[in-house]
Amino acid sequence: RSGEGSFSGKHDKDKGVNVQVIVRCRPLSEDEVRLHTPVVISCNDNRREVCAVQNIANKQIDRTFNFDKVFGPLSQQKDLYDQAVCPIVFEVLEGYNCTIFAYGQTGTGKTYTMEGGARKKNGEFPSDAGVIPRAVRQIFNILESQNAEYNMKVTFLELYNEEITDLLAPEECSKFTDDKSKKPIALMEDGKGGVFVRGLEEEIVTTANEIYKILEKGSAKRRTAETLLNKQSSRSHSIFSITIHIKECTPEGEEMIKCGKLNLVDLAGSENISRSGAREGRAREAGEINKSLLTLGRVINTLVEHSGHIPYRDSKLTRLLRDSLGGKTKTCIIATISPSIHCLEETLSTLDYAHRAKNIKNKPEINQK
Ligand code: ADP
Ligand code: ZZD
Repeated sequence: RSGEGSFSGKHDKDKGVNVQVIVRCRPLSEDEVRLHTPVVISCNDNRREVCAVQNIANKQIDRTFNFDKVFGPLSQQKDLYDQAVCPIVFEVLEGYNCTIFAYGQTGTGKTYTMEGGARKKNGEFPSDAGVIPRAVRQIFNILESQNAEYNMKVTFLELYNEEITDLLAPEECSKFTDDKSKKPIALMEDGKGGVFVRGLEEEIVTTANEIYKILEKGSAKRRTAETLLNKQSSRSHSIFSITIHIKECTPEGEEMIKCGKLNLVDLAGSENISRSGAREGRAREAGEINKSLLTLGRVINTLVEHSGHIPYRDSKLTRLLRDSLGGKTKTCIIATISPSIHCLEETLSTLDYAHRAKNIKNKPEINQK
């Protein structure tokens, strides 16, 4: 790198890099169309604006929000991927840690965005595949085209009610068989300010198809756990992570290892977690409190307000993703919303939350040995 390049690099690092915040609005569902559900959200993708129309005491009040990117109801999976995710995957392959969160009310498209439509029987790649399968495909395409020497491992976990389930653990270790074979999953401090999940299965993978099979296994396990334990899937978080070590040679012929990690996070539904916490009481009574999601909001608030102690340690989610919130990871939040009038209150809360998160600054660093 030239002197100038490293200078601006240092400069960027000192200031920090903002978390990227993207909003995606889903289309009305067929039912909503049939019921003539009024639309209260308009998106201007080119101007990166979302406008919400609110009627208060018969007065029309528009609220407009600006984001790093906006994907309106007509946007396709490929559009979001090519414009927002593809650059992030390149950064992972350069040795950065990157995290993509999907945040929003249940039913607004978090899972559609992150996972997308189901795998086809004929093995064809689905056109409505989401961020996860597309990222997997792109990573292998790039590594293969570069003839790179690399190794890769993946983990897949679910967090429900502050309990971690390893979605890749072999069946005999699963907690529904018997307690003795229950695999102890615990969050441990790594002594360097980070945490790791002790006992978490790390699968070494060499092809995209292997990862798709792993996703299939993990999804099936998640569904079984939901049924057996009567879980409400909208209240669980899932984290799928890919770690890639790439061997490279410097122009001087020295060997160098770069390591990048991509975390893909599908958060629990954001309903019941209001900005002010005013509905916390009612949600708590209903047993609906989501400690991790609540703590995520508090961590974000403390980070953007610079108001002192950051409560990372108050939940498993924020402990696991601490580095993505004010740390060395590059972070992108995809906030998903519905265009329907019936969701307006939650939509405004999501837009406020997402807009605040734009002010989080991280200090990304390349991992290289
Ligand atoms: P969430 O994970 O936030 O609860 P889902 O991903 O399950 O929401 O989406 C709810 C429904 O809306 C699903 O039937 C999904 O296929 C559909 N959907 C969500 N987003 C889109 C979109 N951008 N385009 C088309 N359909 C969508
Ligand atoms: N959203 C789909 C899963 C569902 O709920 O059935 S799509 C992708 C990411 C994480 C987990 C699953 C998937 C998914 C899939 C479909 C069917 C069986 C297993 C996994 C998928 C979609 C396209 C390519 C690879 C995986």
